[in-house]
Amino acid sequence: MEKIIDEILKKISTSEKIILSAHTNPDADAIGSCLAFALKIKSMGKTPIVALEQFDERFKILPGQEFVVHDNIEDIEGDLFISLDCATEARLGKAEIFIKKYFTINIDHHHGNTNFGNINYIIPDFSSTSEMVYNILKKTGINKDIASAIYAGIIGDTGGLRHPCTTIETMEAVTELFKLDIPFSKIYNSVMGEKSVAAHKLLGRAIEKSVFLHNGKVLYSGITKKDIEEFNGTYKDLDMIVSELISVRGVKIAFFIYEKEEGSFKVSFRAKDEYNVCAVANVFGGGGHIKAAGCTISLPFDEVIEKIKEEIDKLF
Ligand SMILES: [Mn+2]
Repeated sequence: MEKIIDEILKKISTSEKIILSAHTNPDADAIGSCLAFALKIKSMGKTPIVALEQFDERFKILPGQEFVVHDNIEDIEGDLFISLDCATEARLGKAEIFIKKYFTINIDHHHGNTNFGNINYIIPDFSSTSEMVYNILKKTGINKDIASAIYAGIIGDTGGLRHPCTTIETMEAVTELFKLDIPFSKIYNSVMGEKSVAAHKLLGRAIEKSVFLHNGKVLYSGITKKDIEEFNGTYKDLDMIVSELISVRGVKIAFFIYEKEEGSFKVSFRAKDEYNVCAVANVFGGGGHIKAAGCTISLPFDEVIEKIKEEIDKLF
């Protein structure tokens, strides 16, 4: 692994204009790892561009906002592309185009990453891409701003240092970040705690519509386009719902369905204990981690639920 890290740093040092991106609908880990890298690249006297179409309000507290571009990202020019926290080419959305145009460094912790880069630094089931970024950047020095972005990513993917993917090394990394006097409470409250009014209303709707199966071990719910429109929300307001479902006592598997495009449903899975929801997502061409996975199914709502139920039945 040390060799790959050296290769990545060498490639960055011989490039000038570096484009960074992550999976669409980026979460704290995707954004934290992009911003941390961008801040480092800037401090090396180079030009970073973070190409992310979507960017939730709660991440605006993080340093490095000045490098983020939301519009016409397909037109951005550079001489190196770094993909962060993204398992496949398609998950990059419009940023997929950079893989064909530029030398690509692919840094990720998802199972089933397709190794689409020229350099691939992949550690499946590592706590977060942001912790991987920490391990890369610590060799060259990390300042308070870089540390803040990395901290946001680590707490995002570990559920605030709570999920089993959290290791002693993760805690040691966070200790080092704390030594740089990062505003950890402020970051935590914004990244982990804050939600929009629409998200609040849609969470209520999802809870109201939720259905238990298998003696309370499975809990699912779904939100339609009509629900989203009723509360003036967007699909980004649905991010926190599946973790609310899995938090119910006795629930071992939770899944949440929403209509992203007409007739196409996005499914998010969460699991506890011995249950593997990545296997379920794989059946439908999706993927992720053992305890957090997702897929997209293009069938009518009721049929999506039936198909998933059939697969989940096999786990009991
Ligand atoms: Mn991640």
